Amino acid sequence: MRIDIITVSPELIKSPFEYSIIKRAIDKELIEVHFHDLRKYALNKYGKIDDYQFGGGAGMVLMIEPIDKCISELLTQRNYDEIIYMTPDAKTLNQQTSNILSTAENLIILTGHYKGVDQRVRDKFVTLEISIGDYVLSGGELAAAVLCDSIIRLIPGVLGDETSALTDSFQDNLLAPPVYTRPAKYDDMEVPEILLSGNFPKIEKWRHDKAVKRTENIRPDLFNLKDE
Ligand code: 6GU
Repeated sequence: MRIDIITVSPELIKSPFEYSIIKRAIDKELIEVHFHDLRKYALNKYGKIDDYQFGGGAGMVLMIEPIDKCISELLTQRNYDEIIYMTPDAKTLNQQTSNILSTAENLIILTGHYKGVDQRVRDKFVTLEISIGDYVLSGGELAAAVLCDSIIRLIPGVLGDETSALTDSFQDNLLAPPVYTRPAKYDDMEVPEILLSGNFPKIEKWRHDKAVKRTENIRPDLFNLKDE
């Protein structure tokens, strides 16, 4: 997979790609991530990329020309499965969307800033708009990093243990069950005996029951999402 990220602040978004699982995926050449500084596509030598909004109102809007230049250049080089725009006024990211996107060959991710981008960018180029939750961030960069992390860990070969992405919370609309490691007894707190039993069918059932219970308590809404 190749991901092209278009941003006003490349430095803000780069570091999550330099550690841990994502770094290993890049080192193993399972993914390629390219950062494009929108300012390099600016209209003038001062790096102008935004302007006041028509009709008045606080906040600057990213202009269409620099974004058009950047996206058009990428489109001459390859086809993209999706051109994604990160914005709070969009559908919320969920595991199903990440699963689908993890099968893509090429993705462009455009991150907004200030008041966002000129609507015509969305009309002309964007094929998918994603928010990461019902709260406002200062820019789309951190949201793009979240999206990339959730996608990249699903690509075959990225996680060492092939099964572990499948047992994550949300893969079956259930929260994950509790997990324990050594020591088996800490002060007066003991690991549930079943986990030490070696009876794997029973352990699986215990885990499933705990997952259901946790979901009922914390996220009952997830039970209504099954067919979405
Ligand atoms: Cl994608 N961008 C911004 N600026 N804020 C957000 C968001 C995105 N998702 C949730 N809040």
